Amino acid sequence: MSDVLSITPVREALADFGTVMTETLDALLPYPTGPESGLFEAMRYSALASGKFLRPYLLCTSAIMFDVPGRQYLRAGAAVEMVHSYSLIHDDLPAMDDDNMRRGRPACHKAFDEATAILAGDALLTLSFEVLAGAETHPDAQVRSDLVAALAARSGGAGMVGGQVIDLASEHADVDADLIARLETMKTGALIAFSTAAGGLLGQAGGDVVKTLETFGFELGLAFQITDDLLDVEGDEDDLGKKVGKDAGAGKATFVSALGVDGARRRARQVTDRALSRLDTFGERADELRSAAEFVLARRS
Ligand code: GRG
Repeated sequence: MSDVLSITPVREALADFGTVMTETLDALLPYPTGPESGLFEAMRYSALASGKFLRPYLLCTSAIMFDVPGRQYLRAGAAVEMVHSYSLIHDDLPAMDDDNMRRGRPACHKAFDEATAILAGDALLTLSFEVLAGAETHPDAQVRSDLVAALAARSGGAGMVGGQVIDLASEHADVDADLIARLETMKTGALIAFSTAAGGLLGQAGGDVVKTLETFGFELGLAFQITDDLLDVEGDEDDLGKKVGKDAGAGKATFVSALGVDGARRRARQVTDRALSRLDTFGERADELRSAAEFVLARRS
């Protein structure tokens, strides 16, 4: 493996980036005060927990290709992490995946209560749009509007939420690999596609370039989700900070249930290679994104 594609620098870069993104989120999240302080505490509890910050990392890495100023891409990165945090809070609720642990500590509804967790998710989602729409995110109102529209499209019914609905409906059902690809591309790929495309939007890179970055993100997101399916079978609970073996227990349709472990691993490699081919047009400028793609495939948490 060449230096460029080694995943060690990505792991280190993600750790450094995590510090910067935590500071950015800390400054944007409401400080707990007043009668609603429990809500703000729950928002901070979930959004500032030590996740990998992969989506904002991809967004910022993509924006750097177009010389976007740091304060702009960090705000947009914080916005996508808020949506991701909301999705995890809601996914852990008893009505959905019913998970008690997230990122190695009690899930939001366990640390607080169900009503607070639902509302903290709602407030994180809406805050993300407030941040994107803020003048500090980009001086051009059209760019801000495009970012808001793209995040809404990717996180809503035609994207992440729609994928979650298909996922829930597929439990204990006979589902083929095509439908699994569709649900996983929507559930997980869509927010990653927003992240990679948003760098191009911030950089006013033009429709074709944004589309290419978005396609790369959708495919990378699918590879990420197939890896997630594999980690649920082969992963380590301490590394993952959550229980493993949940998919099979819940009768979930995943690439592992459809293709077996080896088949799922082969499919993850194929999908990653297809995603990487989208970056050819960017030459060396996209080396960090290439390394991030290899990291997604090799990750253990
Ligand atoms: C509830 C609206 C709603 C949507 C839920 C994304 C999603 C849809 C649910 C999350 C369930 C899940 C664990 C999916 C597997 C892929 C995934 C999103 C894993 C968690 O992302 P990481 O590994 O998490 O990037 P960290 O903790 O690093 O941020």
